[in-house]
Amino acid sequence: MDLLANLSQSLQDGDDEKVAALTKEALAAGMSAKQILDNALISGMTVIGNRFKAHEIFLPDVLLSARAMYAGLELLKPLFLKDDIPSRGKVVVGTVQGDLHDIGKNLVSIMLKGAGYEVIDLGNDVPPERFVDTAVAQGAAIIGLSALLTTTMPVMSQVAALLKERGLTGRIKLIIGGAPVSDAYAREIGADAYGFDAVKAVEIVDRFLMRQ
Ligand code: B1M
Repeated sequence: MDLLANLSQSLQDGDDEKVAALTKEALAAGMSAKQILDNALISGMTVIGNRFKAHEIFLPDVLLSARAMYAGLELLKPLFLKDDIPSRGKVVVGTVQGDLHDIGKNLVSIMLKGAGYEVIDLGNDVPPERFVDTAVAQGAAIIGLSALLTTTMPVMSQVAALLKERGLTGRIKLIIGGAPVSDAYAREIGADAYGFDAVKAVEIVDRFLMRQ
């Protein structure tokens, strides 16, 4: 088995120590953080999601894999961050109320910080008012929402409605993302954009804040 396949399998096995060791080995072998993330960690987590859906594994297994994912992510994080760039604008991010999935949201956070943005990360299970209140109080031009459950997607439309109610639509841009979310859903709820992945989220923020 090659290194990345081995790493993906270790994540699926929920073996956090092996994930950390193999991530270090992959980096030492000259692989890029993005290559490791896409071709081992995220792909391994996708297999876990499919097996969970098929009732082949159970929630504790998913939790172990999530912990293993973080063991790898922690080692990659410094490689996505740059120390010395001045802030290029503020972005409020979080996972919506009722939703505890934070791996994708944390990736978005890391990539935005790496691109030089000041990220105010509200964590997970965040009520709609908190997103809007924080953006206003902090003078943030963008709110980024993550949702992984079909049952929590409607909270995104509550945030859009709240922005409208307070006359902030367009002044504070709303970006949404997460596995069940789509471009069509973004349009339907009046969000300004849909980010397919963390890289796309950065591109959108760049565009809204008019950076190349
Ligand atoms: Co749960 N879970 N989970 N889970 N979980 C899913 C989402 C599910 C699809 C699994 C399945 O059935 N196949 C399913 C949802 C079904 C549905 O709603 N249609 C599900 C379920 C049902 C549940 C519970 C209800 C299970 C239960 O209790 N019976 C429960 C809900 C808890 C809650 O939130 N209230 C639950 C719990 C959990 C754990 C806690 C065990 C764990 C989360 C741990 C954590 O996050 N700290 C977990 C996990 C790990 C998953 C899967 C397996 C993996 C999610 C993940 O981290 N992927 C997931 C299956 C799947 O998605 N394939 C599943 C890796 C991550 C990098 O991808 O988050 O998609 P993702 O982020 C991507 C993009 O979506 C995008 O960028 C990232 C990549 O660059 N993106 C954005 C995300 N946010 C963005 C925001 C943006 C832009 C892009 O702009 C702002």
